[in-house]
Amino acid sequence: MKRTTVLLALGFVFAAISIDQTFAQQSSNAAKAESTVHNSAARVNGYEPMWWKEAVVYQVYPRSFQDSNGDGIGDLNGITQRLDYLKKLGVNVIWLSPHYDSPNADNGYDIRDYRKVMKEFGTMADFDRMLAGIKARHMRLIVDLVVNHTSDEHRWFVESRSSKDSPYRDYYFWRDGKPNPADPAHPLPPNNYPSFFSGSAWQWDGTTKQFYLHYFAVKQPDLNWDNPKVREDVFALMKFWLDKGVDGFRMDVIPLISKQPGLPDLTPEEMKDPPRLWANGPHRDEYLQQMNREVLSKYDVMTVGEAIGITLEEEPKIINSQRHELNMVFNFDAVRLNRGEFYSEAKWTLPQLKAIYDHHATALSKTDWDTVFLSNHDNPRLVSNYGDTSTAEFRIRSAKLLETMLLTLRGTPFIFQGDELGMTNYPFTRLDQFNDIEVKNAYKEKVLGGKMTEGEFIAESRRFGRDNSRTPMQWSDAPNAGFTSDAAKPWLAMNPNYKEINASKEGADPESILRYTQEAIGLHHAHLAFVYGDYKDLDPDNTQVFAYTRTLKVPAKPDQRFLVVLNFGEKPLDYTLPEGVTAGKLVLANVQGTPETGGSKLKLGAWDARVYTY
Ligand code: TEU
Ligand code: CA
Repeated sequence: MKRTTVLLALGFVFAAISIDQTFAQQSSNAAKAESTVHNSAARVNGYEPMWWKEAVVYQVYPRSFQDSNGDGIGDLNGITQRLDYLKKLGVNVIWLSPHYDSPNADNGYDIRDYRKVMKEFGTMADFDRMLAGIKARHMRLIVDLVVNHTSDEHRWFVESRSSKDSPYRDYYFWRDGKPNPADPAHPLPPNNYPSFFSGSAWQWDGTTKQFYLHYFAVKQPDLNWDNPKVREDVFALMKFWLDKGVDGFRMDVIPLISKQPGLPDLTPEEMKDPPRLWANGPHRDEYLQQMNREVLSKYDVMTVGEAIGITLEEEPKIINSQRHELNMVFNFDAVRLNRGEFYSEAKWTLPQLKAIYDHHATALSKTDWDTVFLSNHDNPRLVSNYGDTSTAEFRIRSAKLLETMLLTLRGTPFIFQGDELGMTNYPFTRLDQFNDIEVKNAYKEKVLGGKMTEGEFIAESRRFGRDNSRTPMQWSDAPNAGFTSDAAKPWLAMNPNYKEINASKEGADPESILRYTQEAIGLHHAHLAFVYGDYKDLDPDNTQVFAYTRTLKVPAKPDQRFLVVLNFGEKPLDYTLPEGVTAGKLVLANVQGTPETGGSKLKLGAWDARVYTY
């Protein structure tokens, strides 16, 4: 792999002195960057260059990243201690999952006070120090904006539920129940909406004898965005964090903010996929445009919305730059390709996955921008989900293949913490090993409700449960993997494989997934073809090989032409490239000893991933 490193180093030098300089320029001086980007002559392959298009984002789930004070819970000072690790990895932007004051019904996605740091995570001074440390390393920070709902312990909701005449009553959705002839003292929910976390989306409240709406947990009441005061208050809290210097937001379930007028029952057809309807309320774009006008447009920030319920064709409504809403959204087609009902597994094929990425390329235009990711805190571990963990060798190769793919496909790549180490799903065997409210509530509905056996439920939750990605970071082979002190009990169990899979071991091993990911991130940064280049799937029907090109024409410079070849499986094969495509020089490979030049016929080993010029 030495050869690759030399090439990469050359790439970096090239990057520093030539066209590949937008990121550095913009991160050092936002105002200067703006003058560049508003000049249409500076377009690259028709795209307006932006720092967030050129960034590689790393998601930190603070509870599980690094504990600094031995209470078994990750915290902000822990993140600060690990900033050099992230800098060295080469990521530019950190997305921090919620760090706000919360009773933790849903691990911080239930916010009690938007202007306070969660006690377990530290203080505002700790936050400021962490942010300063991020800036000092020329990285950026985006925070999680969870404003479809608050905690039921938020001051607004405490007020709201206290009486029907509270000035905060209209901050949430309160409705009378439907008459219940069988039991008149206990009215039925106002409509048939189900909650994401099982049961009805309505909760009866004895104080005022009405129901309130909660798409998620009972402790996560939905805010009423139709109330202009709610929007004003949300915009104010956004400014609070932006004025501190954060560089943008990941917006939790943001398309759900505009509710259906009158909240009628879902039809049987709509009931098959409630988020489809919920994400397309009549005022969604109006509210996002107001947010953009009054807040976002005044700062040099990036925004990425969690677009549940939105199809790829609908995405431009939210992300097209001419509509002034958000920069990017997460689309879940690829992540959920192998998912059936709830946590059940669906069969998938490589051509289906390729068709999704092709669809991304055709559904979005040059004034839209994409994201690419295959994991986060709500999904299984990358390598357990789409790779092969049956042997150590296949785990390492397939994890590297997946990182290669994420860093060379179209869109801003998002890496979830620990995936750069090839961390795996947890070997859950018992219900009490799970912490997640989604699992606990589903157990009541599905197992206690007689829909499946406990064994079946645990098997499915082991495969897809959200706690898989939430087990603590594996830093070293010390007790508790260096996540917390030796004697502490981590809030969620360490994966027992931490002696094998950990950052300190991998940092010292040039053949590790960590070192490879670092290299692949370096390659992504070295060539704008991986950012703004055209994408072409060379062989869409091939069931084992994913081969595509990223090509960028740069005026007065040689074209940047890259070919990515991924063998998606353990079966070695002789692969003949399609007519007219010849692999040139090897620039990245996940297996040592890969021949330095390609040609038109490639001998691919198990889970081989290669990037060539072509
Ligand atoms: O998730 C929203 C969401 O709908 C999912 O992808 C989610 O994982 C759901 O459980 C699917 O069954 C966001 C957050 O990412 C998630 O952690 C929160 O629990 C949720 O919103 C509520 O804030
Ligand atoms: Ca701690």
